[in-house]
Amino acid sequence: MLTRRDLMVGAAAFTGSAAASFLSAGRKVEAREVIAEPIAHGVKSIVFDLAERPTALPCFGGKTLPLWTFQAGTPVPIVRVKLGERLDTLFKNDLPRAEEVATIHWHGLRIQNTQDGVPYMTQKPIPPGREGHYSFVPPDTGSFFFHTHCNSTEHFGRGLIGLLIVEGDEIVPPDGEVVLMMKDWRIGPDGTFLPFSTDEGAAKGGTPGTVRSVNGETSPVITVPSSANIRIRFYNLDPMRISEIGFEDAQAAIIATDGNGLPPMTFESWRLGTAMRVDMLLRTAPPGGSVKLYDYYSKEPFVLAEFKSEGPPKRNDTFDPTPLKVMPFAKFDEANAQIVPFEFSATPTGQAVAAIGAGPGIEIGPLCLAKRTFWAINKQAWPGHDHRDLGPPLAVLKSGQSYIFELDNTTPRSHPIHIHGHTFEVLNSSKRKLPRFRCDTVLLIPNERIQVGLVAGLPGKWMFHCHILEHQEAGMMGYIEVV
Ligand SMILES: [Cu+2]
Repeated sequence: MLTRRDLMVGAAAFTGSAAASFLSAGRKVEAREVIAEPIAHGVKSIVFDLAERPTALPCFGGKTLPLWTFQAGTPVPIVRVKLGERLDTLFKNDLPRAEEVATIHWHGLRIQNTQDGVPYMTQKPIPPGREGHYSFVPPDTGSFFFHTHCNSTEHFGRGLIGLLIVEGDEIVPPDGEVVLMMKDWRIGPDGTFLPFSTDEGAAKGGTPGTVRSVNGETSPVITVPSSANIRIRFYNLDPMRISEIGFEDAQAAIIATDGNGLPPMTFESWRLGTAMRVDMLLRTAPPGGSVKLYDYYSKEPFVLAEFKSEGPPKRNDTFDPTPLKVMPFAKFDEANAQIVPFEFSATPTGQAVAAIGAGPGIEIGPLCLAKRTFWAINKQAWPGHDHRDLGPPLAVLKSGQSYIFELDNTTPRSHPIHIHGHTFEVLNSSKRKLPRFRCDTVLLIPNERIQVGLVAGLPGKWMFHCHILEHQEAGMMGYIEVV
């Protein structure tokens, strides 16, 4: 039996009170082909205290850096709830600047708009010294995360992120689980943080980090049972990096994208922009062997992590990955879907957020206003220079109706496009053969047009933006209204 202690290699820096390690053993056996039903009732309560906490991670080379974290002792917390369980979150904003307002956005969760955590749009932001509260029952299983939604480039850069795992999707439990969180850090030669954003980076692909990490280590070696089926939840939570991950000489399958189960796909490689996740099932090496996970999108293939097998073999059967349970969701009706075009472009044309005073408007505080815009959606740049009121939504959708979003990237950069409170079904690409899969963040490669299906969900104003955080803050952001 795999114990947590057996699996702690590479994860020690991230363990803490509210959250578990990056690794835990699988459990539960159920029948095949089951629609997931809530497996738990009750409430899980989490208390966060957002604050600066000097922290030394293994990848920092012995240096201590002023991270901003959700709680003491846990640089990146992992919150686990079971499907059907309510998550109550109380948080205090103790960030070290008077103007540093905060909210918590729950990335990928199809929850009520009031709980979506977008400052000024879905709630008043919480200033330092004050407390905020969220309460919701996650409707889907999967690998999600949470973060603040203002001054995000710096907040991600300082590590203010956490993972949320909703359990209950496994039909056959794996022999173990590993959570991998990939993120770079911008550290200068003197061992302090470099500026998190630059004009040059914001106008191109984003300002890159200088030190790579997975779970706070560079290329960690993780001990796993031999010849076993291990579930790997992989998160790209870098502010800008695009990666294409793959194993060398190993049997593996993709079992979920952005938390959404799908028929297992043979895993050759998978490209992830920031905020994207993929769940994989890996058959580990026989005793004494190891398997490396690479990022092939780097100049040279880069070892993200190595899985070193220990102990007697767990299995000698053929690798035959079992699908995850499918969450109930409204089926996308392609035949009756209305096409809604979106152009993702550079340089707004001056009509940016033109309708000041049109309708009630939404006030945006100064912290959420970038001083420059380089990017736009449908020629509108958020926040449009110094405009304090927003114009109309990019689109108004009727709850329950099906739409095809035609996402047209007219730039020479990649853009991971994220919608709040919904999932897309990827239909086709003008440049690549893509499988059908569901996601909350879809990567547009340069000059690519992708069609995604969407069933409009709960009413409210839902953000729709690039998740390269400097692109988001430099204009590539807007919102969809569901009525
Ligand atoms: Cu972008």
